[in-house]
Parts: sequence; C-alpha cells; structure tokens
Amino acid sequence: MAINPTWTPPKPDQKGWTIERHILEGQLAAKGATGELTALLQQITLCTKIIASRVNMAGLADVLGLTGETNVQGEEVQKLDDLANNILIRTLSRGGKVCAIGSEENDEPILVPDGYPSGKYVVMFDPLDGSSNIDVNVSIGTIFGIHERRSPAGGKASAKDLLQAGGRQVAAGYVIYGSSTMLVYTTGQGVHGFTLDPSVGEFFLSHIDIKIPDYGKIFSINEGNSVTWEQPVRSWTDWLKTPSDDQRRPYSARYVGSLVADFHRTLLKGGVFAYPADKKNTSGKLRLMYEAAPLALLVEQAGGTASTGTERILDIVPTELHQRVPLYIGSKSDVADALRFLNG
Ligand code: AFP
Repeated sequence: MAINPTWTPPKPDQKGWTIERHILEGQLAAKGATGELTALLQQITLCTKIIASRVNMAGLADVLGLTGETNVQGEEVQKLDDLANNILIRTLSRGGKVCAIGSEENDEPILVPDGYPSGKYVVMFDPLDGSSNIDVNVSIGTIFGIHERRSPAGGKASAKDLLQAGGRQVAAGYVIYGSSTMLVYTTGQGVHGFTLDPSVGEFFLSHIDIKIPDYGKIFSINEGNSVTWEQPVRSWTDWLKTPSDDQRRPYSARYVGSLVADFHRTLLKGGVFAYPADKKNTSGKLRLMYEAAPLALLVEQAGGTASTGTERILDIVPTELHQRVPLYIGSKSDVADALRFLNG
C-alpha cells in the first residue's frame, strides 16, 4: 500500500499517561531543561505514593493519634504528620536536587546534610494538610511549591533562596488522599491531574489541562468564625446567600476544613474558598509559602484568581518562612465579587 505523504501520526491520547511520562514530556518541551526538575518531581511523586499507602493503612497500622508534641504553629502534631514529614525530608534532602526545604512541621529551614550535593531547587511543603481530619477519615493532602535557588549552585542555601515570591515558583502541586488519591501539578504549562491506581502503585493522567469555571455555585469558608470577621466579609457572605433574579445566588456552602479538599473541589467545580483575616488573626490562618502560594500558582494556571483581599498572592515577597496570609481563591468572577465587597 502506498504511503500517504500528508499523513501525520494522530496526537496521542494523553489520558492514561503515567506521571513519569508526563513530567518527562514536559521536560522535553521546555527549552534548556536539564532534567533536574523532572528528577525532583519524581522524588516528590514517590514520597506521596508512600504517604498515600500509609494514609490508607492508618487505622490498621495503629499510626493514628497524637504524639503529644506541638509544632511551630502551636498545633498538636499527629503521627501521620510526622511520618509524611520525615518521608519527604529524608528523600528530598538526600536526593541531590534541593539546597533547602521549608516544612510546616519544622521551625527552621532544613539544609542538605553534610556530604550530600546541594542542588538547584528549594522546596516548600505542608506534608499533611488538614491533619485534624485524619481521625475521622476525611480527605487530607500534601501541598508543595518549588523555587529555583538564587544563590550560586553548590554552596549553602541562603535566606534569599527561601524567601521568594510565589510568582517565581517553577512548579507547584498537591496530592489529595481522598476516595481516590490524586496528584495535581503545574510547571507553568497548565494544570494536570493524575489518579493513583493502587493496584499498580502508579499515577495515571486523568484530568488534562484543568480549567476552573469562570464562576461557580459554592462558597467555602469557616462561618463559625463570623463573629470575628470584619463587616465587609459578613456583607459578602450575606450577599452570597441572598437569592438573585438571575438565579446565580444563593450559593451553597461546603467546608471540609482540609484546604486541599476544599481547593480541589473549587478547582474542578468553580466557586470560591476564603480564609479571611479577622479581628483575632489579622493575617488570617493559612501559611503563604506552602499553602497559599502553591495553590495560587495552580489556580492562576487554571484561569482563576488568588488574592489576600488587597494583593495578588503570587506577588507577595515573604519575610518569614511561616508567614500567614488571608486567602480568597477560586473562580475569577467569584473572587472579583469578594474583592468588590472588601475594597468597597
Ligand atoms: P490542620 O492541618 O490543623 O487540620 O489545619 C488545616 C488548615 O491549615 C487548612 O487545611 C484548613 O483549610 C484550615 O486549616 C481549617 O482551619 P479552621 O479549622 O480554622 O477552619
């Protein structure tokens, strides 16, 4: 049979690609990529598979319950948090790709141990976000953000490597340990979601180029805090609950109390998640570097918005590792509505 000269191979259906393949294809498409980010992302992926297996076995393996210690935020540390934190720190600090790590569970940044190469990247993570939900079998997650170091390669990391604006992240993502385990990540080429097939221990591409709807029907906020909110926040949530002629309102309320779970729903279905500043916590509760900034990169890549109420999250240059920020994140129109109330 004669070959048709105009034939080109069909674009492969990327659904079902393994995460390794997807990351590697991204590297091949990126000009000047050296493979180091690919290797780092693969190390993180491996860690989250191990964490997922431990989370699934939590009840059986007797790892539930409190260690009795408190972390730097003054919160009780649960055993699974420790486990997830140790898995990530041990793997990444000795993996040759990072020069420093910032973790929610550690007061100070973690530098590469003596004798190991000091790599090109800085990783920030919340190893097990939503840990107060562990004991009640509700979804929890791991959030990570990656920056390229700014100090010369090979040497010790410095403060300028750690304290970089979220807009400089080269990759960010999260894993949600829920009814299934999903990894969602971006390297600035769209947002892609992978579902773990536990029978083979591999993440397969299930959600290609996720785009957040321009507006949704769900708002997500801890209304139990409403007495301490400033009036504009109360007026905004009252407005969301008030029926409108165009049927867009009232919004439904959903609040899991695990940021990863609330964000994941918001990303897929649209709507808005908020953790405002209030009279008690003037900077809000959530942490900039390993909660707000990674999710902000993801939401912007998906076509949404992330703001403190007055400032784009990705523009904030941190002054400390565990800095807190108010957060309004989600669909473009829904966050714009919130900002309209806040900025009056
Ligand atoms: P925990 O890890 O202590 O459960 O905190 C979870 C979290 O940082 C974030 O995942 C939630 O969105 C938020 O706190 C919930 O906070 P409230 O319990 O104050 O609503």
